[in-house]
Amino acid sequence: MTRPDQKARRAGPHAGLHNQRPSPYAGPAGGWGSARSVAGIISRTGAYEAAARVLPRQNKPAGFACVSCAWAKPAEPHALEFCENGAKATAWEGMSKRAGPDFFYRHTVAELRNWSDHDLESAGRLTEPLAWDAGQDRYVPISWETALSEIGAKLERMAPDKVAFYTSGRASLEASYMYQLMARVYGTNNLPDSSNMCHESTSVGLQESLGLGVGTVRLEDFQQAEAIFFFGQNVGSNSPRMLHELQKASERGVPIVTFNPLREKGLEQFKNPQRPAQMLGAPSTPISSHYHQVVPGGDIAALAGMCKSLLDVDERARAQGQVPLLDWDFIREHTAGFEDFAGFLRATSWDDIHQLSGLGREALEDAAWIYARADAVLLVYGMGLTQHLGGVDNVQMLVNFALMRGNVGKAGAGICPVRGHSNVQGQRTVGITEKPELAPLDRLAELYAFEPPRKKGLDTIGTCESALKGDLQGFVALGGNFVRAAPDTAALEPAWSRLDLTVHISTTLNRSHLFPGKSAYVLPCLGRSEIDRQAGGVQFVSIEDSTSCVHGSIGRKTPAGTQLRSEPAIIAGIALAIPRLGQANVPWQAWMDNYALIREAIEATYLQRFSRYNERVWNPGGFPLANAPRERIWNTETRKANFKIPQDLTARLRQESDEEAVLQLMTLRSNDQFNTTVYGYEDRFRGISGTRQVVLMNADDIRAHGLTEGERVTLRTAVDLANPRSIGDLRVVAYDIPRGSCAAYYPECNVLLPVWHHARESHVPAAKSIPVRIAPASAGPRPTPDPAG
Ligand SMILES: Nc1nc2c(c(=O)[nH]1)N[C@H]1C(S)=C(S)[C@@H](COP(=O)(O)OP(=O)(O)OC[C@H]3O[C@@H](n4cnc5c(=O)[nH]c(N)nc54)[C@H](O)[C@@H]3O)O[C@H]1N2
Ligand SMILES: Nc1nc2c(c(=O)[nH]1)N[C@H]1C(S)=C(S)[C@@H](COP(=O)(O)OP(=O)(O)OC[C@H]3O[C@@H](n4cnc5c(=O)[nH]c(N)nc54)[C@H](O)[C@@H]3O)O[C@H]1N2
Ligand SMILES: [Mo]
Repeated sequence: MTRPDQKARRAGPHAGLHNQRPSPYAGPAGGWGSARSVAGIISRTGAYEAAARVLPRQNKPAGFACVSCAWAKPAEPHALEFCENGAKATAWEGMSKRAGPDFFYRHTVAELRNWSDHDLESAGRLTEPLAWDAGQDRYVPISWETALSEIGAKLERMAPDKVAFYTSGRASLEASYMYQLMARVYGTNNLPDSSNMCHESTSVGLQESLGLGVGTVRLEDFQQAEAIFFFGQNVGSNSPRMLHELQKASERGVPIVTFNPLREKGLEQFKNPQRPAQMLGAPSTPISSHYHQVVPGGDIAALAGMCKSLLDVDERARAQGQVPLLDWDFIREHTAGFEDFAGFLRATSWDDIHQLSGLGREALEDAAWIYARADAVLLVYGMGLTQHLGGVDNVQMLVNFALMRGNVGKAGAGICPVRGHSNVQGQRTVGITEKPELAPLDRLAELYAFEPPRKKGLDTIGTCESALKGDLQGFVALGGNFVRAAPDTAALEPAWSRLDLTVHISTTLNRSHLFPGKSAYVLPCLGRSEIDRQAGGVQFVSIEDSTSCVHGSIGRKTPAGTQLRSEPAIIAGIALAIPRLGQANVPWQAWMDNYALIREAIEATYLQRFSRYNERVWNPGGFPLANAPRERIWNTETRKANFKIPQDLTARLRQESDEEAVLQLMTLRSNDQFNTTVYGYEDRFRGISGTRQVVLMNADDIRAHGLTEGERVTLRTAVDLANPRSIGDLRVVAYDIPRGSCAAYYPECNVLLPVWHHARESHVPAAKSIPVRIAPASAGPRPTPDPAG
C-alpha cells in the first residue's frame, strides 16, 4: 500500500500529491463525512486508547479540554462534546507510532529537511530528550539531567536580551505562568507567542476601543442574539463546535450575515452529528442567511458602508421627527469620538466603498437594515480580519459598527473573536506578553523578590527580525513550530541555524527542529490528554476559552513514553539549572510537584480575577474571568468606548497590488490540518483531495492570465522585488473566489510572506493579502494579463 505521504516525501518538504482533481463537495459540514473522517484518523494513527479513554470526556465538566480550538465548553455538554477536528487532534496526540532514538539514528537532519510536514509529524511521538550532534548531523539521545544542565549553563552565559522565549498557544495556564516568570527572572520580556501571528490585532484593537483586549461574549449570548454577523472565520473547519450555537440560532430564525471571500461549507450547511434524525436523512440546517463575498481586505469598506447607511437613515429619521435608528443614549453616555467617526463616514464615498469591498451599495444597505432591526447583535470574526496590514483597523471598524447601536455589554450582543489555540487567550492573561505594561511586574517583584525587566521585549516579528539581523542568540520554544509558522521561511531557516542555542519543548517532530542552532535540544513533553503524575500525585491543568471561562483539564491516557516530562516539570527543570535564577525566590520544585500551588500563585498575582481558583476550576462550563466591557466599564484613556477612524479604507497594501496582474493571496487552513500539523490531504469541504499544492483562482482570472485549469504555476511575491520570493509547482483550481484574489495553503506559502508585511500596529503577519504574480511553472512571471479574458 502506498501511503499518500510517501510520494510527498520524495517530492520534498513543500510537496503534496497530484493524484486527484478537485471536485465540489455537495454535503454539509458535519454529517457522515465528518464521522467517517474521525474513524479514518483513529485507525490511521492507531489512537485507540485515546479514542476510548479521552474522547468520551472531551470538553466536559471534570473532563479533558480539547487541544484543538479554544471554543467555549458548555456546562451541559452534548453526549459527545467534540467535533471532527477535535477528535483528529486527540487522535494525533494519541498516535501509536514513536520517533525514538532509533528513528533519529536512521535519519540525518539534512535528510529530514526533505520530508513533508505531514511525514515529519507522522514519524510519531517524541520519546526521549535529544541533542543535536553537529559531527554526524543527527539528534542523539541525552539524559534529562545533562540536557537541562547544559541548557542552563548556556543560558547563564548569554545576554537575556538576546534570547527569545516563544510560546505556542497550547500550553496550560500553569505552564504559561511559570514560563513567563522564568523569562522575567532570567531578565527579559522577550516573550513572542503564537497570538502575535493570530489575534494580536484583537488584543491591540479591542484594548484601545473597549479597554480590554479580549472578546465580550459568553456562550449564553448566542441564545439571546437577534442577529449574528460573521467575518472571516471558517467555523466548519476551525471551531466546529460553535456550529451548535449557530444551528440553534438559525433555527430560531436569527439572521446570520456572513462576509467571506470564499463560500465556506460550514457557513452554508450543517448536519449535526449529535442529531440522529439529521444523520439519517433529515435536511441539514442552513447556517448563513446572507452571504457576502467581500474581497480580501475589503471589510473596512464593507463595514463603513453599513455604518454609513445606518447614519444616513438615522439622520433622515430624526429630521422627520421619527424614532432614531442609532442608540443615542448609549453613544452619549458610553462612547467617545462619535462625531469624528460620523464625519469620516460622510466623507467616504459609495464608489470607494464599492470598489474596495467588492460589494454593492444595495447589499450593504440590506445588511445594515438587518443589523438595525435586531436589538442584540453578535459580531464574530477570525483571521480574515486580523491577518491584514489593517488588521487592527478591521477589528476597530467592527467595534464602531457595534457601538452605533450599543451592541456591547448587553445580553445577546458583543464582540466575539474566535481564538485559535486552545489556551492562547489564557497565556496572555497570565503574563505571556512582550509588552511590560500588560504584565503585573510590580506584583511579580513583590511576590518573588526580584527586579523584573521593564524594557519592551521581542514579539514574533521582532524575534524574526532579530534572528535575520544576526542579533538573536538563543531561542527556547514551549511548543509550536515557529520557523514554519512565521513569515519568510526561506530567510528564516538559515537564520535559525546561525543561532547559538535552540531548545524545543515538543510532542512531535517538526520542521523547526531541523534548523538546529550551534547547540540544539529537543525535549519531549506530555500532551494534555495524558496522565500527568508528579511527586504530589496525579496533576491536572487549566485553560481559558474564547469566552474568558477557565476550565480544568485532566489527562486520561497512558503517556506516550516513560521518559516524557510535563511542561511545568520541564520549565522548572530549566529554571533550576540557570544559576542566575537563584536570585529570585520562586518555589520551582514545589510547583512542579503540585500544580495547585501554581494556581495559588496565579491567584496571588491576579487577586480578584482568579479568586478561589482551585475551588472553582472544575465549575461546569468553567469559571468566568471578570470582563469590564460586559459591564459597560471602559478602562480606556477616555474612560469610554472609543469610535476609531481607520487609517485607510482597505486593510491591504495599496500601490502595485492594485495592478490587474497582481492577485491578493489569502493563505488558508484545510479541513485536514491544525496549523502546521498536516493530518492528511483531504480538504473535504472545499472539494480538494489528495493534494495541498493548489492555488484557487477565479475562472475569469485564470483566463485573463492565459492559464488553464490544472496547469502548474509558480507564485511570486509582487513587492520587494530585490528579495525574490516564490513557490513553484502549484496547480490551478477554478474556484468561487472574487476576481483579483487567490488562495493557497498555509504553511507552504509562508515563503511568499515578507517579514515586514504585517499589521501596522499589532505586527500580525498579513497572511490574508500577499500581493503575488502567477505564471506557468516553466515561464517567468507575465507583466500584464490578457484583458480579453
Ligand atoms: N481544525 C483546525 N482548527 C483550528 C486551526 C487549524 O489549523 N485547524 N487553527 C486554530 C488557530 S491557531 C486559529 S487562529 C483558528 C483560525 O481559524 P480562522 O480564523 O477560521 O482562520 P483561517 O482558516 O485562516 O480562515 C480565515 C477565513 O477568513 C476568510 N478570509 C480571508 N481573508 C478575508 C478577508 O479579508 N475578509 C473576510 N471577511 N474573510 C477573509 C477565509 O476565506 C477563511 O474562511 O483556528 C483554530 N482552529
Ligand atoms: N501564512 C500563514 N501563516 C500563519 C497563519 C496563517 O493563517 N497563514 N496562521 C498563524 C497562526 S493563527 C498561528 S496560531 C501560528 C501557529 O504557530 P504555532 O503555534 O507555532 O504552530 P503549530 O503548528 O500549532 O505547532 C505545532 C507543533 O506544536 C507541538 N505541540 C503540539 N502539542 C503540544 C503540546 O501539548 N506541548 C508542546 N510543548 N508542544 C506541542 C508539536 O511538536 C507540533 O509540531 O501560525 C501562524 N502562521
Ligand atoms: Mo492562531
